[in-house]
Amino acid sequence: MQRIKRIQEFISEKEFDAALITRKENLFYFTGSAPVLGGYLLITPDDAVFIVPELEYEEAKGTSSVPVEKFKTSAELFERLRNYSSMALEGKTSFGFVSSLKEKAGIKKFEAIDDVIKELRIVKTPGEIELIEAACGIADMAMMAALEDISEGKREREIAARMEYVMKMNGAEKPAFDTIIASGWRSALPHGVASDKRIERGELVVIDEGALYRHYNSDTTRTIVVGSPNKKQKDIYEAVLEAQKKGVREAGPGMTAKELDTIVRNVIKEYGYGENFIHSTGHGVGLEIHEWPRVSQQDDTVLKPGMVVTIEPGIYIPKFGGVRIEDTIVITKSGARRLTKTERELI
Ligand SMILES: [Mn+2]
Repeated sequence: MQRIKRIQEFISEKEFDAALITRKENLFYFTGSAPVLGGYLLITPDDAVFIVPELEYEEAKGTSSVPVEKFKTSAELFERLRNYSSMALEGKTSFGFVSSLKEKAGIKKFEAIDDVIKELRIVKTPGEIELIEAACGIADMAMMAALEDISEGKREREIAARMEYVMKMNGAEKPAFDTIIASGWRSALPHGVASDKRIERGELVVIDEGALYRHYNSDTTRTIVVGSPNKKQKDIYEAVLEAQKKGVREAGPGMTAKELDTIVRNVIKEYGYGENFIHSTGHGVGLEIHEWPRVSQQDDTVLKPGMVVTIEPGIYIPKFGGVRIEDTIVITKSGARRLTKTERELI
């Protein structure tokens, strides 16, 4: 209820009548309930109610920490929301829905609520960190399975299928995102989702995966060479590994996300591959696979204990291939701790 209280303070300060939360991750964050068809969390300065479609009512009643109401038709829902003239909404609320709030519920004034939600969700509680760590443990098991399974002639998608089987057998709901297995020239694509390409001897293979466990995500990447690596493959691997290790070692409270990005980026630049590191160093991980803070030149968020981010430098050389190494880490009082722990040396 502490979380809902913060929203109530916000709408009181802004002199708004209510806030309406509709995104799934936020519904789960504030109510502990995640109905398949979603719902509408209505928060007023001194009350909160979770309004769900009738067929989700029993499910929501059993899981929600907030009192639950049901509606049969959307007309009924908009009628229920008629008592308010101003409403705070998430920025990603759909345009169609906002139009209906105006036309069918008579709401005149809107305000974005994203900053308050971000301020809450960006620092994870010990309970949330436990769940993310469990999700990371499952991702490590899937990575282990991939490293054992990869061999010449296998298709990328076969490896991904095996990994997803291992995830589910170990308690995951599903992969956090489409598993990336990018071999050979495809490894130069930062988002090379597993294809039917066969893995060949001497190729770099980027394996980027995560598991979703009890609503929380994990994210880790390893790169290997099938057979023995050549000089250039070894060189770029060494640069990425040094940058990644330095990022994990130096991450800690008090520095900004931008400063952390600079530390990692500078190692890649010193090796002469600055132009080939074409994305940010990392991103927050939690109820969403990509959340705040962004470990990039554009994010001045000061890192605090309880923030969970990835450190994932990469070097991509078109047609030649790419290397990326990624761990999910949590910022602690004195530094940072890795939550994904698979061996990082070149295999
Ligand atoms: Mn990532």
